[in-house]
Amino acid sequence: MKYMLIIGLSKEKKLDKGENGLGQEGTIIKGYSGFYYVWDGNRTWECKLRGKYRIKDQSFLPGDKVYIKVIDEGESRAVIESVKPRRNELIRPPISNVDQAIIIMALKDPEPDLWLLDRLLIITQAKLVEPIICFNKADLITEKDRVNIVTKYNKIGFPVLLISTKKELGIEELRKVLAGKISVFAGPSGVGKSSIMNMLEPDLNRKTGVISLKSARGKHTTRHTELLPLSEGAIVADTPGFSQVFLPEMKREELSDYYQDFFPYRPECKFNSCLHHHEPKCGVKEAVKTGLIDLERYERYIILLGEVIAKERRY
Ligand SMILES: Nc1nc2c(ncn2[C@@H]2O[C@H](COP(=O)(O)OP(=O)(O)O)[C@@H](O)[C@H]2O)c(=O)[nH]1
Ligand SMILES: [Mg+2]
Ligand SMILES: [Zn+2]
Repeated sequence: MKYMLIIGLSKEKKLDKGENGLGQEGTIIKGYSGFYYVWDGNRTWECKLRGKYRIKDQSFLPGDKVYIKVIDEGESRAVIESVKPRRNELIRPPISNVDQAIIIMALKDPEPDLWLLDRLLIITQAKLVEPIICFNKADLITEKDRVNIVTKYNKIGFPVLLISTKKELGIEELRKVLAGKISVFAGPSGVGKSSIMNMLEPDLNRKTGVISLKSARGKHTTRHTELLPLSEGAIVADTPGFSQVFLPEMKREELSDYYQDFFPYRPECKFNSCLHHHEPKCGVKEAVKTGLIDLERYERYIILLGEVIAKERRY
């Protein structure tokens, strides 16, 4: 089997060159001591805010889509003229407009944490961030096991990628997934997040065109989240996200809205508010019985449902 991905690719976003009079479009990749660094798809501009935004300084985040007006082309200086509404906002790392989370699990060393994976699938979707499942260390398991896990997770309805940084496999597919989008990497330590980042762009510093704080100031003082522009319009966060694995607050009936693999069978449930647990005439349970829904994933759902209910009671 090839290291294949199954995914619908979105078109690369076109940059607005300002015909609408709003200025040139870009993305804030970093804020630092009064300046914002805006990536326009080709280069980075050092920007100040226009007067009217100065008071709201704090509210700008890496990821914000802005319109800039060039002040000095040679010096790469510009001002931020306006900002577009955010589609979402993460707290840690503080980034806005995140399109997708690349959830990385190793297939071995460490074994994939399917509990964490299910939680991350819920947490990311709740934030309107599209989850992409990415299994790394494909070199460590057999062909048969690779086919099994990819088939299993494809059935769940999320895009799945197989990668080996060691064998340099699957990286081109990952690049295509990242193109034109803002992505955050997620996953436990040791799964290969740093290795994947390094493989994607060995010469990141040169590409961002932003002077490293380290070299400018001798050592890091405060940690600022930074977005890194890669090729093909891809932008990735320099720090992994979604390290908090608490489920978001929700009503118990909402949990299965995050389970795409349950969707086809829910119309068969007798009750609209079916939790797919103790209810009679449940399409989801029937599908588990006949093997159409993965039994282990369903069992984890039941435990997570208990967690949601326990949390619900506290309010
Ligand atoms: N066999 C194998 N080892 C890998 C692969 N990718 C990363 N590793 C190893 O896994 C360990 C953890 O990698 P690292 O990138 O630091 O993981 P992070 O904690 O998620 O950033 C390192 O020893 C890597 O050399 C891979 O594709 N195959
Ligand atoms: Mg790391
Ligand atoms: Zn049901």
